[in-house]
Amino acid sequence: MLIQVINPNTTESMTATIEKAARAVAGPDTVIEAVTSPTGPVSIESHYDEALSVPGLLTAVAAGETRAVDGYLIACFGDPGLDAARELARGPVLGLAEAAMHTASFLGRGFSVVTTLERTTGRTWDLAERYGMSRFCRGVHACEIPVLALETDPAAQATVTEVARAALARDGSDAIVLGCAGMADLCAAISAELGVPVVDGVAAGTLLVQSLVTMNLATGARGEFAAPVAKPYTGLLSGFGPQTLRPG
Ligand code: 2AL
Repeated sequence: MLIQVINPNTTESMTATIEKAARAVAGPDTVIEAVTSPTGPVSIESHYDEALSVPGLLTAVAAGETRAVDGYLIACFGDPGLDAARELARGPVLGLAEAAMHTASFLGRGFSVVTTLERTTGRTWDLAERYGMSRFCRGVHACEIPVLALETDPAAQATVTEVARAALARDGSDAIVLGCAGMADLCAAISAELGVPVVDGVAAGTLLVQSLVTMNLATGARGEFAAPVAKPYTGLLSGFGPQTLRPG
């Protein structure tokens, strides 16, 4: 089975973190290919970043469709381009927040999300609502660590841990959801320190995609998620018509 884990930001070092977390949980017959978006922002932490990450993400999915990719994980907690990717891909596509929140819903009555910047918390609440997870999501808490600083700030792990500890107390939650793909490598240490389940969406999403593919399940493509209709695209996006989109 071939699973593509796409980092929709263009930072290769973050893709390496994501790849390690996905490979650590994938089954022996699963090949994980971690892919960095070929175009777009170096990190995704605003609605603007998110919107402009989608062409690169879709380019990566289009590339995967020319090869026998069985399923995809979009490894960013804003789940950019998820619906569009589902229209392009034959196999299942999951988003990081979607996978992490659903997984956390199995672990207790409520979870708290610990994420990067305050400005991303609205998107997380929107996604919780969209996924029917509002009743489990008790709080969304920012560390005020920008996405790329997770890789360089020596205090990042301690800060995320302390924000998570405070979130558990304030929200009365049973579990923590890590709100950024770049936090994947912190998961085990934070769980050990706090003694609660901590869900990393890279691991959760990789295994959920693997499960769907194992069950031979993919997006239903009879209606809304049918392949997009061929038509001209103009201007900057002239190469992005569904009939012309080529791997970048
Ligand atoms: C993210 C993420 O997972 N990747 C990225 O670039 N931004 N999420 C976030 N909440 O900042």
